[in-house]
Amino acid sequence: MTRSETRRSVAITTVVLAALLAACTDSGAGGLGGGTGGKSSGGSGGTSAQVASGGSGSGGMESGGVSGGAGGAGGGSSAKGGSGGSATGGSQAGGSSTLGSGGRGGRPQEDGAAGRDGATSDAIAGDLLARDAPLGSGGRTGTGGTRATGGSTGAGGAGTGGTGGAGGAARTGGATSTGGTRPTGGWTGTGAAPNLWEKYQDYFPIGAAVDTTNYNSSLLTKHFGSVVAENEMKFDQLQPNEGQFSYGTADQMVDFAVGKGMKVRGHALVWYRQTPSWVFAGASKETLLSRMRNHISNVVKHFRGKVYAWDVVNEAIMEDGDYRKGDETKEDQRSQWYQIAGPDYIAEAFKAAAAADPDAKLFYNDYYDWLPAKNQGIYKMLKGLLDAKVPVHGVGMQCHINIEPSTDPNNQAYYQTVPYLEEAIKLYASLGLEVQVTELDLSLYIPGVTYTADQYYTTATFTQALQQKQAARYWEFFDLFRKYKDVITGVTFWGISDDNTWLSEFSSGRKDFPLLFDVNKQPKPAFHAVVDF
Ligand code: 9MR
Repeated sequence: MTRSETRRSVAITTVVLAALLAACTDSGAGGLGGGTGGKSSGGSGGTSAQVASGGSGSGGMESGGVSGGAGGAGGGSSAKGGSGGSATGGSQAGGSSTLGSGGRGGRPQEDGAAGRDGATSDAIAGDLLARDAPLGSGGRTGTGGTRATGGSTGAGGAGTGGTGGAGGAARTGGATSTGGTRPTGGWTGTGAAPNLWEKYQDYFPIGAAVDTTNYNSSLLTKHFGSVVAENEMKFDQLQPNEGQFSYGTADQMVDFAVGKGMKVRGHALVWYRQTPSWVFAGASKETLLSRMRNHISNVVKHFRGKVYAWDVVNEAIMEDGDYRKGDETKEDQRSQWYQIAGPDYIAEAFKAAAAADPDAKLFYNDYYDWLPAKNQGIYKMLKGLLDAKVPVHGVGMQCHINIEPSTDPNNQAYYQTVPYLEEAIKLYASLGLEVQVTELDLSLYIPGVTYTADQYYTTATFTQALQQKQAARYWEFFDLFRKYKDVITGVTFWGISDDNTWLSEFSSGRKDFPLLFDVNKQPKPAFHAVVDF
């Protein structure tokens, strides 16, 4: 299939939003600042059910500490398969080991059956960071093997001997187990790297956020099938002054992508950040809504036929599940949209977008996608909108992930596990909505821990072992995404390569290495993990 045929067929494919019910009701916490200053702050915990605890969130990406002695390779088997199956491997166990290679199960079956006969490896205790196990060393003694359940055909694949190696940390936690068990790592990627978009053509389009420096790069066109402008289609860029629309830069980026047969997401029509002050100046509710409708109508019509999906409203819910109201303690967290117009601006934004392009897919987009209380708030809001026949089609889960979850239950990142993310996917799917991962990256820093400047990672201290750990965490999350391919209609990275990422934009000068390609635009172990299925 050619690239454009593939895209067409993906577009045509009916999204089967099956009965993935099970709404979780939990409490949660956390907070995310953002903007130029980085991420910090927290919200208060919610109430209720399934997983207790909550509390106020704190920390964020700009704080953090040394991970010191985080676990090494998870113990799990190297068997792979689709859905179902045993939980992920042992947490915090790892390091290098000797002997053998883990078996590997067959590919997931189309209908979701997994079937596997992989070798379960021993979890070798160890401290990967401390040991700095060499790439590809280790391996596993293969014993046993868990046969996955789930799915109807369930043809098991006999292990074919995947190579073991030192891997990263695998953390479990949360309410449910996920699908396939993580391979043991050692992702080195000998041989030609496959194209990402092609490798995933039976799953979902793989996208990247681009800017004016890389929107036409060969790395982008080789690996990605979808793009989104990181900043160039935000309100302040497209309508800096009332009535003055400025489409030049965005047009260049969009036209390039369309010319290459790539899909284009639009980001973001209504956000509390990067909105020029004239929008709110002296505005009554009606004035504000009229300015908003005018912006949406102009922008969405302009890109009609080129932009297939829009983040219509971005980040309207706080960590406790309540609306971002404009009375938040931190000034840079306040939404003037809500302050002036109340929650009505949300429904009105979706209606205006649908009127401007009835074919566009309209998304609500937000962060901390693992936080139960926040997800409940988003669910409630979306249900209300859908009940009122407001045209919402999907939920964007930003997924700015960290190298490991926080150990502090009061920190949002405590919930940053595959099982919690899975709960969120199921929750949104239960509304009949599609889900997209919209801003994926994987920071090396742990939220809530304080790092001093000498602890900031550099290319020298981003060791092979740490690269494997990052790769392993990427593998876990992509395993989840693949499991929900009937619900997930796109996975977009927030950037292309480590030389150009918002996570290195902080005033502290701290560098991060969160993407699949390194600062020299070469595929990292994380890349090889993502295509390892
Ligand atoms: O990556 C964007 C960065 O370059 C900007 O400085 C920042 C300004 O707010 O916005 C970043 O993108 C954000 C996105 O639009 C919405 N979700 C959070 C992203 C990272 O902060």
